[in-house]
Amino acid sequence: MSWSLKIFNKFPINLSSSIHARAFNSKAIGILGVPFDKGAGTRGTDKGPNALREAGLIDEIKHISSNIDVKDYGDVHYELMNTNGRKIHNLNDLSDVAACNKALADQVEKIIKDNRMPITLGGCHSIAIGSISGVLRTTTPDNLCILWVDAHLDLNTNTTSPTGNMHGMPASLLVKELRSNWPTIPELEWCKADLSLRNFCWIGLRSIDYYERIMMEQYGIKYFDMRDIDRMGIDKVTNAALKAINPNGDRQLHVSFDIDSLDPLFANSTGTPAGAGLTLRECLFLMEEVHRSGTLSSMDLVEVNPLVGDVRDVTNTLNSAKAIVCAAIGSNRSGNSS
Ligand SMILES: [Mn+2]
Repeated sequence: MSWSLKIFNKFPINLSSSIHARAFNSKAIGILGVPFDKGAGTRGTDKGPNALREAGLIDEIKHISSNIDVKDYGDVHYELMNTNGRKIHNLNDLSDVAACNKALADQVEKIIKDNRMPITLGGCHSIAIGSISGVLRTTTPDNLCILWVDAHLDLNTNTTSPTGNMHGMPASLLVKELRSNWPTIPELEWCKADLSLRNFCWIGLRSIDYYERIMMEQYGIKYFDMRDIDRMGIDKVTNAALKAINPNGDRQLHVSFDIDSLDPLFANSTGTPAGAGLTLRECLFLMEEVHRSGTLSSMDLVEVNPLVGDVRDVTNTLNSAKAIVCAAIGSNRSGNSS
């Protein structure tokens, strides 16, 4: 079976036409750190934002182009909410995850209202709950599409998760199709995300839990796993993914980028690495194309864990993460002229 036939079977898209560029890309960037690791089973992603700053991320962004205006909003801080204390089954550190994400959503909303594009530095992937919720306060669910670059699907609920770690659940808390699969969670009442799974596409999948696989088939989830990338190449995958969630190029795009989508050769300092992943070159191409689409409006870069691996692992991981963020903002391997 040819790749085009398989993709057309999954969802109808026209691979021959290019993405329509739309002037959404902002030259004004807002960086926000979320030093939070309680959604993960491994400690240390709370050290991610400062490790990226100390590795020179802000200066590297400034050097992309003289037109870029970057402001560092510092880190998100939160206080635990006063709740009724009702325990919810299999949600580890729910109170912290809920409170941190509530504070994060407020900050992301503020950055957008300052006319800047928020780039949220995790932190574990549970912070996508607050990041995307903040974006949704400034646009409609129909107008937002999500590219989820990850080795994992992150679509578990508390009843399907093998671990109870909430960094494996953010996508499922954001979509209306799975709402009835969740119990009422008072601490997440503020999270009114009403996205449709139709507006999501995953890239880089290779570690999928049993119930997640069932949901993928049940809901016809759009994805390009490592097999698709092997077969089609990153160019066709990127364009097909962007077309699938933004066929007319008139939606704004949020990229939720988990550094564990990369092969451990390029990003070993992360809590749940998975072998045989994306190369750094594939990720740079992907993010250069995201930039070229002109639709990027917000982004997360998560799961960088400087406590995992040796000095060389940490350096490689930080370098990969910086290069991915810079490519999303317009850094181009063919050179920049302004
Ligand atoms: Mn993830």
